Amino acid sequence: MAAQPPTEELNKLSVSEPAAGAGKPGPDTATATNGNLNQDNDDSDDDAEDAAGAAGATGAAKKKKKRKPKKKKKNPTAQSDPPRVLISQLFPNNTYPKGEEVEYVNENRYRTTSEEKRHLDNINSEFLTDYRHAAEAHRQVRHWAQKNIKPGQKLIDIAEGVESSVRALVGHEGLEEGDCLKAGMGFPLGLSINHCAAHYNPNAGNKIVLQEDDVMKVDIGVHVNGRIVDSAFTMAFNPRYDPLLAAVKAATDAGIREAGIDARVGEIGGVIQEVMESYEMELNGVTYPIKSIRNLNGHNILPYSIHGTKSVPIVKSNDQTKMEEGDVFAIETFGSTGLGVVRDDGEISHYALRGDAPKAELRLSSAKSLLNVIKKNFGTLPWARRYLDRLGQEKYLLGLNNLVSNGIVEAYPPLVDKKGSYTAQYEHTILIRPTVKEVISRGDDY
Ligand code: HZT
Ligand code: MN
Ligand code: MN
Repeated sequence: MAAQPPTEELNKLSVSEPAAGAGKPGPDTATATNGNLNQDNDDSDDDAEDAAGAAGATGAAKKKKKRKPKKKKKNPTAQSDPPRVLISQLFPNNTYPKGEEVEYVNENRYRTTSEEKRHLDNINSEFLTDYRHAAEAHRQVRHWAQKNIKPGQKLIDIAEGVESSVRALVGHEGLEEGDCLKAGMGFPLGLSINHCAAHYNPNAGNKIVLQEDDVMKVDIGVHVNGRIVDSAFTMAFNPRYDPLLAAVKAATDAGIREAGIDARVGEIGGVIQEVMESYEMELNGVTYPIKSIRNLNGHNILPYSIHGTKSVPIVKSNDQTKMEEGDVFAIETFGSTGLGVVRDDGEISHYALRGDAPKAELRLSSAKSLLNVIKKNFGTLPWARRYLDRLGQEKYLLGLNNLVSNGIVEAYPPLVDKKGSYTAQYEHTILIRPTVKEVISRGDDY
């Protein structure tokens, strides 16, 4: 509850329509009558009108003032700014907007109408609901982020703004025991700037301020019951980077188009690379080819596990692995004006308990107790150092490093191309359903 503004404060926040696009509430979801949300928002409307009427009225007119019949409570169509209204209240009856449904092509065309496949599809399954719930939170948080993130802001403030919005919209502040496991951040927010392509999150005390000429990858993971939506976009304030962003957006869309049942991941990588590398960008009179970053990949996603065993390359490869019915993939591509290859560099913020952690006896007591905190709060979900800070953990670095050297916790260092280069990323999560592929995180923005 600490991060939640008190009710009074919440009602003072300005109110905006929910993010549009795939997330537009339909007539039988968010626009349906529901008396239990934002009653005070409605009332304050009435109060404002009443106050205006009273101020303008004098003498006899004031005496005869008749009370308007109480309006029926309006629907909870409004998200607050910053976003703090539960997605489950904006979309009652456990019905969340679908992502973009794309029909299969060629030998899989029959699936969309197949009786058997429709049966398998189980449209009302819990897991689809959880994914759509998480995806709607993702769209609303990023809509706010895209409008509000500006040069001059500290990275740490940007991170706290996005992270508290995610936690508020799915309803778990994550401070009570096991809360983070129900819903919240699916992995640490990525705020990776310029030649840093991925896995940067400001640790406590970070002083970095976003600059006008920066290119920032914003990678947000939202989970509901372990169903992780992994989706990222790139922000730039100088239009000189437009071709870089366009290249990566087109490459990711090409990857999504190529994905499907029996699609071979190596071939998808080839198509992504073709699209990506058809672009170039001019900077200060120099023309740079846009390269696919060859050692970054998309990946499948399992419950409570951000990467499964399948990778989706973003350059041509001989990997014959096929996508299958029921798989969930993060299709992500990265373009660069640099070498097109990344290496580990800089202070680590991202960590996760290893699924295959050895059961060795820990000799360091600080490592032992930290491990218990990690298991209870994050399970196998990745987390950032600041997520330990907010749970009240202190002076844990020795214990943490010990867990990493014992192979119990995996560290994910920032991934950087060469200094002075610029990198961009776009990413969506897609469900390979029996009848269609659903681009669960699609919005009207990307
Ligand atoms: C690892 C740790 C995290 C997964 C991709 C990714 C952000 O590069 C197989 C393919 C969060 C995510 C991940 F804390 N990684 N997507 N979004 N990062 S990855 C990977 O480690 S493993 C790609
Ligand atoms: Mn991601
Ligand atoms: Mn990913």
